[in-house]
Amino acid sequence: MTEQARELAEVFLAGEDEKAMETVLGYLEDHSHDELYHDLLTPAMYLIGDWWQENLISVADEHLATAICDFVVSAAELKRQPKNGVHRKVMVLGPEGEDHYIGLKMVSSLFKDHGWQVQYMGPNLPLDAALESARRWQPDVIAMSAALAYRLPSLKAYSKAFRQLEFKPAIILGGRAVAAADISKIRIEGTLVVKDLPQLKNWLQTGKEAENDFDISI
Ligand code: B12
Repeated sequence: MTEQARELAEVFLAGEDEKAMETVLGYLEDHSHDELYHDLLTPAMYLIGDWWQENLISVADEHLATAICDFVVSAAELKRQPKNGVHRKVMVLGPEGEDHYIGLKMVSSLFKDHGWQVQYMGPNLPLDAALESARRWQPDVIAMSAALAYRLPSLKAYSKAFRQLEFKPAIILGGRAVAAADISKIRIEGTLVVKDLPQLKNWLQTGKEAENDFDISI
């Protein structure tokens, strides 16, 4: 946890959206978007979570901080340089019941940075709707996230259902709960488990995944 992340968490909690924006734009002058997400915004939000858990801040404070974080992630998107298309498509979503979505937005941004076409479907997407949409758009990859351990069985159920589609999309699973999980309990064939944004970036650039995972090919 850097001092800068702690300071940004305090700016979020003070509701200072313009100052948050200035900090983020300043950071982007000499850092990449994925550094912004992984090294600054994620630790700031994890700290907000710790303070919330310790009752040092209220649920209203956490909501305010999350709204400002959401705003700066969207605003940072506007500062991204468009990349040449790689003709790959990814659908990004959270399963039914999952409300956390800031991480999913960052994942969408990283795919876009690498020239992918992205359909960001947000969190809490029922399986039937996700399947119907996937059948229509036929993504190469479906990326899903879970922040809470009790959501992991849903990720596995969704993965199985997606893998039964005729075009067999590759599945990438991530999120706080996934990073902490016993991977053997959640992965099925054709599924890649990714612990964080640097691992995802490595996969996007090299097609190689960390040693702990199955191969997926697209
Ligand atoms: C904001 C927040 C909320 C908001 C979410 C709103 C939103 N717009 O997302 C709201 C208020 C809805 C919420 C609700 C709840 N929350 Co909450 N929440 C948080 C908080 C403070 C921040 C989440 C966040 O944005 N983090 C920042 C993002 C960027 O981090 P991330 O999601 O981990 O994503 C990163 C990586 O994991 C990865 N990644 C994420 N997804 C994917 C996907 C792929 C494919 C890949 C490759 C990578 C990847 O990349 C991201 C960038 O680094 C966290 C604290 C924390 N440690 O995260 C608690 C936290 C996750 N919540 C928690 C809890 C308990 C809950 C509730 C159960 C509370 C309640 N009693 O109602 C509910 C459950 C809601 C639900 N049904 O899902 C706990 C979970 C504790 C536990 N033991 O699991 C935490 C840890 C807080 C805490 N310390 O107690 N929450």
